[in-house]
Amino acid sequence: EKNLGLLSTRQIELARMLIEEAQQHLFAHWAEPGIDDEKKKSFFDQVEKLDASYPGGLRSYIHNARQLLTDSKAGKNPFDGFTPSVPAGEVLSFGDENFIKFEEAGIKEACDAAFVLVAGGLGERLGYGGIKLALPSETTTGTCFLQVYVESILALQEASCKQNEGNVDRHIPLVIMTSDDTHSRTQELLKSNAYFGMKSNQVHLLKQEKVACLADTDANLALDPSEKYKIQTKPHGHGDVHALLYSSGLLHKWQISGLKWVLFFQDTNGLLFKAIPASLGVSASKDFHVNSLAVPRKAKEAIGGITQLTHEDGRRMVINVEYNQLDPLLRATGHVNGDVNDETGYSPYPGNINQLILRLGPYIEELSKTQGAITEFVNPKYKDSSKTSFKSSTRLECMMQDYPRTLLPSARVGFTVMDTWLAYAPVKSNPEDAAKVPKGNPYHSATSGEMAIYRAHSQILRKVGVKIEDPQVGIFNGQEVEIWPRIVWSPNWALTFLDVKKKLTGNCEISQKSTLVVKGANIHINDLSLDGALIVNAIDQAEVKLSPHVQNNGWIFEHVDYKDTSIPEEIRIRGFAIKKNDQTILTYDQPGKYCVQFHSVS
Ligand code: GDU
Repeated sequence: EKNLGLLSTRQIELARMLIEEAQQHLFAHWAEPGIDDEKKKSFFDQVEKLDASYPGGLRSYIHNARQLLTDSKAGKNPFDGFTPSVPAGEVLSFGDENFIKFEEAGIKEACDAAFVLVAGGLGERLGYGGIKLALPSETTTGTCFLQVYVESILALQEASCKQNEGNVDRHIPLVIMTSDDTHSRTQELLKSNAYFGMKSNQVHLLKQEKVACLADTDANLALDPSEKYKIQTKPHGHGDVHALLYSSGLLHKWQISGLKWVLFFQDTNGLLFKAIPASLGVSASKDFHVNSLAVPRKAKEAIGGITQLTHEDGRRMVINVEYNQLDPLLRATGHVNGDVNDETGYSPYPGNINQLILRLGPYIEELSKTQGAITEFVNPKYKDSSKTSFKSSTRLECMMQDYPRTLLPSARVGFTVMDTWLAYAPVKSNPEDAAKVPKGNPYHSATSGEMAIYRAHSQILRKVGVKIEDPQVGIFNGQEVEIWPRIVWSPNWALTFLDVKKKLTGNCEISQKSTLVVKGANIHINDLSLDGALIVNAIDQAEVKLSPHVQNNGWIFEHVDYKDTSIPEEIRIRGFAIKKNDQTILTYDQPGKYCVQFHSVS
């Protein structure tokens, strides 16, 4: 009471609320007025911030925490009363008639979309010092994840506007959710690279705040161990993106300007945009309000499983069940072996890759009811079986893919399964953990993420008829991977199967040791024969027709050890560095028409 004079009216209200909610321990140690006054004020600045950044305020947070901690102590399962079963979704196969039809429909829709990238995570499992968006997706070109994403969105914008004449001025918005851990470095990455070609007002950064930690099962808020005038905080999870979008006012702006779709995606999947046109096409053709992208999933793989849950009372939903919950849920509902692979070699529950496509209208309607609050969970690590105290403080968490949980049964919720090689290669695990992954299961490492990009491009070219030599097997940082030719192209060269088919024609062959980089919107290659390294760069105003026969010593992989700190971290976490022995480089930086047929043998 004696310290109230230091506070604003709003802060006094919050102090009273904390006392009503039995949080007086937060002030028990406070000194007499005149001592530590600045710290006391900053304590309440923090309380105000915590209150403002949680839907319903800090009081709601405490109530929700109390309920979830009581349920957790009682061992209550969030899926009580629900029976899991395998849901039916749209299964696509790259390059077939259906796939091509959906890609075309998706390109048409893309200019009515906004993209939302959740990138507030620090990537503790990867253990990389920088932000993950700045990590090279592959080291042949060194293009970082954020650049791949931005260039893909710009290429979609260009292709879609062309298909929808009259819409040429549409700039597809990109929202990036950051956190205190990633915000300034994300801003810096964008600014120092001129937004990778986007207009600066096309990109919006929304920073998520952390939430208060909980010290015990009574939901007493935890003080920071190193600062007694501060509440300890931890990340609340990627589910925050919905509340942030809602409060930013962007959704209404988008609706007014005629947008129809919001696409959510994550920080390190170099393949994702290969799957976007077709999956957006599925959303549009099936009129889905929610469409989750999925891939075949190995049992117990660390990605959530898309599951149909049917309640005893008749409710039914198709939802992601997180990987640590799927196995126990199956065991508790009569599947004695839990989550196991079936005769296809995969779990029958498709893997959620957390790429969500939401129809904007119904999304806004739902958020107007919930303010973007997402079903939360708590995951306390108890000291012992009495479940009275925790090993360390905990907090409530939420996941963006839990958005459909509160939807009415009438909502059109579906999912689309794509080939893994085409759609999903995240970079999440450090070399040590990746090396321990059982053989046959994905590593999700920087090594496998890069190799997957080469494999995807090689497979796509095989599908359009290019002869690609079989891959070799290599072991880097203890992980066995397939090494395909290092083929990389810019998104504006080709976005869809038909783009590739149109731009690479005739009899083409590429040897395993080759590197092929194609950057530019108007490069046509016919009768390519490549055994070495060929790099083609052209500005959009250069129309280039090539028939190259190239043979040289090319670029090779040299082993490096992830423990060798003399090598930059973004390289050594892959276990290899590229040595450039020899290459043919073709650059067209002046507008014009070029028709070039050449043999280059060295
Ligand atoms: N993220 C935030 N804020 C947070 C936590 C994470 O923005 O507070 C972002 C990360 O930057 C990243 C994304 O959310 O872009 C996902 O984070 P993780 O990669 O740590 O996610 P997980 O591997 O734990 O799991 C998520 C889903 C799974 C599965 C998997 C697929 O929860 O169901 O889909 O991604 O990659």
